[in-house]
Amino acid sequence: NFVPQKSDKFTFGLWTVGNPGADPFGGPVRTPVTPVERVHKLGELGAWGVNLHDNDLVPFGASAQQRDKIVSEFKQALTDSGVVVPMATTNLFSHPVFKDGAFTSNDPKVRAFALRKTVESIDLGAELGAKIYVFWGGREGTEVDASKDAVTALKRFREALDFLSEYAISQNYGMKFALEPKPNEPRGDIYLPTVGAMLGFISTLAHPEMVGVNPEYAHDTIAGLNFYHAVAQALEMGKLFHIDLNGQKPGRFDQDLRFGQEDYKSNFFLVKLLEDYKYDGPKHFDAHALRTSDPADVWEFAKGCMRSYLILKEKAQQFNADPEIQALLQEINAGDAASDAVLSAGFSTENLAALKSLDLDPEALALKPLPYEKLDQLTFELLLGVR
Ligand code: DIG
Ligand code: MN
Ligand code: MN
Ligand code: MN
Repeated sequence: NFVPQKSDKFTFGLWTVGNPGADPFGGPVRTPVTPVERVHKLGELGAWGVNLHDNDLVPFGASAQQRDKIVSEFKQALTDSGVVVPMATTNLFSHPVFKDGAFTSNDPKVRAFALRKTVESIDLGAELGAKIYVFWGGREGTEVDASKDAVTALKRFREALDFLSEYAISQNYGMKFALEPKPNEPRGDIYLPTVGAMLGFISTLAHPEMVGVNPEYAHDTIAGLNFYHAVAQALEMGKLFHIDLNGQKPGRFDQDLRFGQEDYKSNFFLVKLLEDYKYDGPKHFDAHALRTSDPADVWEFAKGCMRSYLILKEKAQQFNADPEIQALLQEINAGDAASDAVLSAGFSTENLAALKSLDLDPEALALKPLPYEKLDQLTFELLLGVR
């Protein structure tokens, strides 16, 4: 089985299966098929949707007529294939004009240009039906901190997001914004580098209710953090509006590998979280095939992303049904009525008195057995398919 269904809500950016395999040390190795062909092929493989930056579809500087022609052909492909566009975003990182940032650039003309480009790109996303708009500030950062006051940079970012929130509201687009953090690359340091930093920033915006996060597995991982914990915090806050799934080896540049390619265990706990808590947003594979891949292998990459998710989803179901694992978890999470009552009742003078009268013996508590070696070995064996 492990055949992707529309109900899985798997999506790919046009740029993912359109990646020509260039890297900072070498040019392209393959010629991607057109955006229209990507839509049809992804639909055949079982993907639910495609996402795009404005310039993935409409070339930078295209005339209004060219734009409209391209968009109408693309809309026809969506109709013909049944593929939808759940998310759109802006390319504020490729053109040299953004070399020192877009929304946080020191040049107000660049900031204005970025703002206008985003307005037009939001219109394109809305026209294609996108209800989630992602902001990844790939150039919003520095190599030279003398060049930009970090406080001012955040104010500029907020200024742009508040303008754009009110723009989307004024157009009744019904959009939600998802901010995507990354700690570095292409800039030496990128502002708002992690999920936690973004969640803190959202609370300072004019319309925080319409702004959440788009965590990417590779990004908090290259920051040395536990991605499962980061996503759990966003989900618990009701701010997990979108997610970028891929693979990554810690301590390396942003590899954007096929989902599940490297760390099966952390990807397992991520999938278990999303499934246990019934995350129902898009599952976006922001990844690309290796530079070594020929065009046919690019589609193996796409199939692998979806199959890996479905395999880990079944492992999560198996974990939740495994009698020995579940018995261990019961034992480890055994409650205590008196303590639970005090802990969940909040503060009151009665509850404070109850807290002070609890019979708590730290020496005895310290001796409680925690069979985590056994639990982790069972998890390992389940993942490796020997249970
Ligand atoms: C980087 O991971 C960014 C870009 O690929 C895009 O702007 C965003 C959308 O998922 N992720
Ligand atoms: Mn990435
Ligand atoms: Mn990427
Ligand atoms: Mn991403």
